[in-house]
Amino acid sequence: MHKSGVYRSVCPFDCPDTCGLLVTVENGRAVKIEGDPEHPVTRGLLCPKMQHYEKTVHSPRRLTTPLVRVGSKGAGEFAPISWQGAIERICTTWKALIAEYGAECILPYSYAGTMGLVQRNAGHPFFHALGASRLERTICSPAKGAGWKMIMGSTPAMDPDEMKDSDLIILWGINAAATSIHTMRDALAAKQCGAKLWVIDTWASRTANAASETFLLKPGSDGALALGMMHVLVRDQLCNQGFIQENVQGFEEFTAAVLPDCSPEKMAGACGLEAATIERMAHNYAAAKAPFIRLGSGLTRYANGAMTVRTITCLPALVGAWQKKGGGLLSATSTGAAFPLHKITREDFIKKPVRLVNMNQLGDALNTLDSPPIKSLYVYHANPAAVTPDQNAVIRGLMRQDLFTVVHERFLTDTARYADIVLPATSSLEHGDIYRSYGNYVVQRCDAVIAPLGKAKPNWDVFCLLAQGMMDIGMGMEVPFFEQPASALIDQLLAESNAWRDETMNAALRAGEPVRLRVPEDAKSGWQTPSGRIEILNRQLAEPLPRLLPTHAGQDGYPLFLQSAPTPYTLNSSFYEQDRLRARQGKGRMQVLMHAEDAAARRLRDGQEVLVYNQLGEVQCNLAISGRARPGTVVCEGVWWTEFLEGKRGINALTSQRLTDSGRGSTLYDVMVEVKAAGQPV
Ligand SMILES: Nc1nc2c(c(=O)[nH]1)N[C@H]1C(S)=C(S)[C@@H](COP(=O)(O)OP(=O)(O)OC[C@H]3O[C@@H](n4cnc5c(=O)[nH]c(N)nc54)[C@H](O)[C@@H]3O)O[C@H]1N2
Ligand SMILES: Nc1nc2c(c(=O)[nH]1)N[C@H]1C(S)=C(S)[C@@H](COP(=O)(O)OP(=O)(O)OC[C@H]3O[C@@H](n4cnc5c(=O)[nH]c(N)nc54)[C@H](O)[C@@H]3O)O[C@H]1N2
Ligand SMILES: [Mo]
Repeated sequence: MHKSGVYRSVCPFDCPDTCGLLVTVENGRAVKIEGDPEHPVTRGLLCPKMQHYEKTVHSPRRLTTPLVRVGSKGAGEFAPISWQGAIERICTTWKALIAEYGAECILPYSYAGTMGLVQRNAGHPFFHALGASRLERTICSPAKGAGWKMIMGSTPAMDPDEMKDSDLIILWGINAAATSIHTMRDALAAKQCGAKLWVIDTWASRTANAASETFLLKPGSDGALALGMMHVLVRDQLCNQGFIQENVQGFEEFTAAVLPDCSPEKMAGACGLEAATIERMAHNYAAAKAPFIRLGSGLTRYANGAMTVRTITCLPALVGAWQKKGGGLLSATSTGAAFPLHKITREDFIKKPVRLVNMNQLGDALNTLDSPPIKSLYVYHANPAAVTPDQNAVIRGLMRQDLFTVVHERFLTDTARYADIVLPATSSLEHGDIYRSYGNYVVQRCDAVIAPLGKAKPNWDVFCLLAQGMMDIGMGMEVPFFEQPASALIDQLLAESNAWRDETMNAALRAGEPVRLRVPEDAKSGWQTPSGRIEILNRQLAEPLPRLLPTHAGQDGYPLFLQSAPTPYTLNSSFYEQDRLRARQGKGRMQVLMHAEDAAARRLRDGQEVLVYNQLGEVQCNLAISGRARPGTVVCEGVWWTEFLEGKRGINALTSQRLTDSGRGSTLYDVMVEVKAAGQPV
């Protein structure tokens, strides 16, 4: 182990591709990272972030020892402390807080720094046993799953590989050139073989560069486009009646009650396309032999996110796209049933029901929750001070003198700066895990390929130390469980085969090979809904039929939509430690892209310093006048660390804690702002 050589590993980041890696190790250091040519999805291709992952792993910014705060909150001044000292400090503080307020005064906050099944979920058994408040982990795109489920129930997703059999690929609200480069590669390959490639977005992202045609909508208005298209499909008798009669519930109700009011003229006003364009899209969609919609998360982060997904999911049912190979809609693969995750999360450790705190509303939770108030926050593999909506509220909470904050991190992030105790975390090359994907069916297990840097420890090991620490001061914990190494937990996930994995596949997984799960046959037979049909009409819902819903931000009184989308060079707030990756984003500075018309109306110049602001806060950044932005919509890429920003506030100073219509998700893109020259009074 850890000898020089080339080892297999897996990309741990929150990306649908979940690549296989080949890591060259020399003298205990990772010196080169390549895409695994034998991984069925990666096939040798890596994104710009992972091509030099070794620069993240061995970054001079890595935290290598536990730290205790010596300066004021947020000042980032710390002194080293031993692991034993840090664990004792945490456990004795928690013991005292629990005695005074009860264990619910402790809130864990974690999300997706690592997607490995063991390290990602490592805190659940500990906090369940402790009786801490629970975090509702819905920052990403739960509205997407909710919208799909309303129509399709638990029908498994189609295989992304089918894209090659499609003659019309629609990348809808997905910036695949940045967020899923293997989807992009496969879409381009299909285009080269003659498929048309549409991109439906709110601005001309890099994905649009590759499109046969791009359709730019008003943010949050995709439901209107889908309804307008369906109006035309019905009006012009382009629906597949045979398929509908066999497979769909509620077509008549939908066409009678909803679609008459959704003429292309009316929907054009709502979504910002011409009526003639909506008509043409409907005709081309119906004429395609196997239209494939790849639905992203962008359009789900709105007050109407779930309803939008629900509405779009009706399209393939109306034309019978499902019955053709390559036709249908993919929102996310769900392989949750492939592994017995309950063996890690240990819900059975919960002794009595505890309160649930929505992670998008951390700001309010820290500042206003009562009985008990949150007195301690334990953050691991997440950076809430940067990524969570309403940054000003979050930071106000983190500034509270009476909040005891522990952050387990690889870097001194925005969040770690507010910690009382900082614990150093390993990178994925320093610990083992097993990874599954939400964009394909390939899974892979890997071991550590280098030793932990300095005194860094994996998530699981820290929770074992905390469990022992609590035990030592008489706070009972399920100790035998926390005495296992992480590898034993991985073994438990693979102990038995099931409908997704047979023994041959398990053996390959144990050997570290990438393995394609098989979707169980019984799940593939028929529609997995209560009626056994595709439920355009779903009587179990308060709103039995899809319809047009408004967004939140329209009501806020600011004139410009703000899109804050991923960049190819960073991932949420990760990778900002790499100078070379920051340098590749907008001249190394955070930028706001604005259409020339909007800039002229505000007398703003290209390259000028501006303030983007709304009712929640303001962000200073650099203006780029760009034809990529649609009039009325401005775009900021990336979730920058505040240390690189003039005003010390990032994009989430402008986003709100409001939730989606279903799934209690974030509404990160449902935002309106104004922009003015920096230094000018509001
Ligand atoms: N390089 C890189 N890769 C990433 C990430 C990253 O930050 N950087 N993040 C990872 C994570 S956590 C996730 S969840 C995925 C997300 O990946 P995607 O599913 O691609 O989601 P987003 O990039 O959030 O949004 C996709 C596109 O939707 C657009 N959009 C926003 N609102 C609307 C709308 O109302 N209608 C339409 N049609 N389009 C809209 C945005 O402008 C954006 O171009 O990517 C993952 N991969
Ligand atoms: N405005 C705006 N806000 C967004 C988004 C957006 O597009 N726009 N994207 C949203 C989305 S889709 C998501 S999913 C969330 C993601 O939010 P987060 O899950 O918080 O993701 P990151 O910002 O990547 O922060 C992860 C942190 O985990 C640390 N880390 C990595 N591996 C480990 C480990 O093994 N152990 C420990 N202890 N730490 C580790 C990394 O150093 C990093 O600082 O952000 C959301 N916020
Ligand atoms: Mo996400």
